[in-house]
Amino acid sequence: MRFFAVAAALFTVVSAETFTVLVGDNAGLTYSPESVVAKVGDTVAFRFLSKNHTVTQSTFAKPCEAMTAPTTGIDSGFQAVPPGATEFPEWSFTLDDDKAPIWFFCNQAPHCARGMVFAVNPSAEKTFASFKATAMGATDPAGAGGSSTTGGANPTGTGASGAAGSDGASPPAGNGARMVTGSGAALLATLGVVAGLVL
Ligand SMILES: *[C@@H]1O[C@H](CO)[C@@H](O)[C@H](O)[C@H]1NC(C)=O
Ligand SMILES: [Cu+2]
Repeated sequence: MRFFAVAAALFTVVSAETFTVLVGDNAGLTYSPESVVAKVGDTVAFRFLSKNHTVTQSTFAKPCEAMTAPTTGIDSGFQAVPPGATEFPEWSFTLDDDKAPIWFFCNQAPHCARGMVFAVNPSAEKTFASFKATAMGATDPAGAGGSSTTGGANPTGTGASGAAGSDGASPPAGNGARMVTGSGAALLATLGVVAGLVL
């Protein structure tokens, strides 16, 4: 009896999903997929495959600027991948709130203005397409918006309204009121609580 209760609790927790997002696949300025629909407890895991990108939380209104209010957003920091690498950095977070969309961009100028943005749970009112269009309307002094860029550190064009881009020190990861960085931590915590209740 007890065994089954525990097993059921475990199943509930384990049914949380992990979404894997490829960053810079085929050397592109892309997240694949560009958005995910996730629920509380799910993990979004990013795998950095090329160049030198970030996953940095922003806001719907200002896609290419790191979020500073009401809380500092989460941020993978720069994840540089040397050419020919066979191991790839990963960074993930676990969703704490699935009631509102969560917006992200790459903080390597001018990637955001070239459309390198990502969202969790975009809504009917705040669509991913609209978010991306705003990002691409952000000032890109390099112009053109061709799809190919030479690699990482290219400080042309600080992003939209001159904010994103060159504030080298990204805020420490974590502390997003709505999210927990470090995959697993929240899940394990939940598991502990559930198991405690059942036992
Ligand atoms: C990655 O990009 C950042 C920002 O442009 C730069 O400061 C850092 O040196 C780059 N890292 C590597 C290894 O190129
Ligand atoms: Cu990038």
